[in-house]
Amino acid sequence: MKDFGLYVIITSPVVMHEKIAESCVRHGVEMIQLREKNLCDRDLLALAKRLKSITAGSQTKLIINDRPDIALLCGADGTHAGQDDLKAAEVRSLTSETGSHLIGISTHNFEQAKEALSENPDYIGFGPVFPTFAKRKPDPVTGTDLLKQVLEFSEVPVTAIGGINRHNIDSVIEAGAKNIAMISAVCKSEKYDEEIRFFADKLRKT
Ligand code: 3NM
Repeated sequence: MKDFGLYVIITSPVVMHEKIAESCVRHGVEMIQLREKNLCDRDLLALAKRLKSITAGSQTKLIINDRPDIALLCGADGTHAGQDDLKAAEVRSLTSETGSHLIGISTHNFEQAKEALSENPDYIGFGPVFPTFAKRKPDPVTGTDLLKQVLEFSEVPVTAIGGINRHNIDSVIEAGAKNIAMISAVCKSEKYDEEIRFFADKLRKT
């Protein structure tokens, strides 16, 4: 897949999940991810279906975190897998019949990035580039130098993640990142619509 720019990860937003998804569609965000670890399966699937109905027919792709079963049931465009989740090959074996299921893998150091890339994902995540408060047990901060090395090594899009906001995004772009994922900068802001527009425009210009 090509570089996609902004990747909004919807986790416990201050407004309804649907509002964030609608704003992403409005501002032409290419990738959104539903990442909710504390919902029961029925509620998660119902929410995933509502988000899918918002992105349907738009350029915004919906990825489901951790759960290829939910991704398949809601008709999402892909699954994102963390280091403790199913391996890419396993997700692929479940989803291959759809013909076009995107698979992303989270990585947190150079070795993990190398290993993940050997599994032929569509993209990898790399971070946390800066300290993050959106994860219970974040991995050690990578900084932008290590991000740069991974960007140079990877043949698929790398999405930088972790503590990225208006104040530090330029340093991530200067390191070479074309794709940036975020939770708090968007989901924890009452002005989420303005924020989404700002970050989407910024990444379109890179
Ligand atoms: N994954 P925020 S950091 C979901 O390092 C997630 O792979 C990370 O949220 C990783 O933009 C992270 O609020 C949290 O820091 C990102």
